[in-house]
Amino acid sequence: MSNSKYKVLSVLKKNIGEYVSGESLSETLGVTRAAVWKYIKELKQQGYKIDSSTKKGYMLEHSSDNLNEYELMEGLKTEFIGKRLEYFDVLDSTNNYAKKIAAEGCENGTVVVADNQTEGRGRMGRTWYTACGKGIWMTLVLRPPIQIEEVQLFTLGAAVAVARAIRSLTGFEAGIKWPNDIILEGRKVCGILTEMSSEESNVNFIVIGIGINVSHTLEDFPEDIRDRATSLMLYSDKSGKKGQLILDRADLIKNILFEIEKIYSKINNNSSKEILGDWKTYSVTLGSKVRIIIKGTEYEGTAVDIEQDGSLTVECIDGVRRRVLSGEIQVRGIFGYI
Ligand code: BT5
Repeated sequence: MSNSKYKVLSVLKKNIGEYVSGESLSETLGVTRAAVWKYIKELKQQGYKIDSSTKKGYMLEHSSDNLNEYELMEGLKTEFIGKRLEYFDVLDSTNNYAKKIAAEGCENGTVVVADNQTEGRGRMGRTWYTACGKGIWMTLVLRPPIQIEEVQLFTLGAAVAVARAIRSLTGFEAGIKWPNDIILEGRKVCGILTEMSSEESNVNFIVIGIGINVSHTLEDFPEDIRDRATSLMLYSDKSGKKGQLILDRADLIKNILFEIEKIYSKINNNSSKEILGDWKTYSVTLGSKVRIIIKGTEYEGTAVDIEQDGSLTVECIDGVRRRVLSGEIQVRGIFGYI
């Protein structure tokens, strides 16, 4: 990250809508005016709307939804998550890259963000559709001192963090479909893919991949998921809140990282009950009619509880309570199950 370039940006941001002279920029930052000009050119190429006037200097016209290491780290309130952060214009998958650097020993809390992915992955070999520049595609590397059975708590916790951050920034009532899809009005706005490396029952590291559709139009989704996917912007338009959504991906990411750090310390302090409690508050699954498949047999019933290990208890219509630990469920009212 070119520090001087982002120092120029930071001064312009503090004076948004006003001109700052090239001279004062070069004096304040201790760089030549030619260097200032070069940084401005680069910032414009990165998408910042900067007006240059020979007489008045440079003016950042309005804040824009730019992703880069500066935007992602400026004002980040965490203690360790995101202190190392790597941003890429494009990666095959942020989870793949995160797993690679985790295996090489990167520190706890490292975050990888990309503006685009060419091979975004879902769970169980499925594809995650990534629209360039329109969403949040990121992965966190965590090294919690836990056993394999506790990993699911992080997945649930990450869903809580995302739901909470979306709620606090947009006011939208984001819900969680078990185990960790984030749902707005029955459609998926975010998916989470947790992967881990372990030795015997000890966890070496986990990577938590988070994909959030932010400014997609319906056409940005492939046809096969148009009836089940949504973006924050689409939801904002549909729910009559058109134009009220400030689509700043960097803010949302920083909020999520802050929420995940709180969850991390709760799990480390054995307060996992609280996380399950929070998960229940946001759940759109508990109390709903669901369809589950266990060993090839399909059952219908009502989701009644989530257990300490993250499994879902379903009271089936034959009167038997069954637990699902992983896999898929259908929830009535979500993704076309009516
Ligand atoms: C997930 O899988 O929901 C986990 C998605 C995780 C994506 C992030 S992006 C950053 C990081 N890097 C990666 O490579 N992955 C992670 P699953 O529950 O298996 O859901 C996958 C299914 O969701 C697909 O089969 C589609 O039906 C649907 N889907 C695919 N892309 C979608 C999208 N953009 N929005 C909504 N639904 C989508």
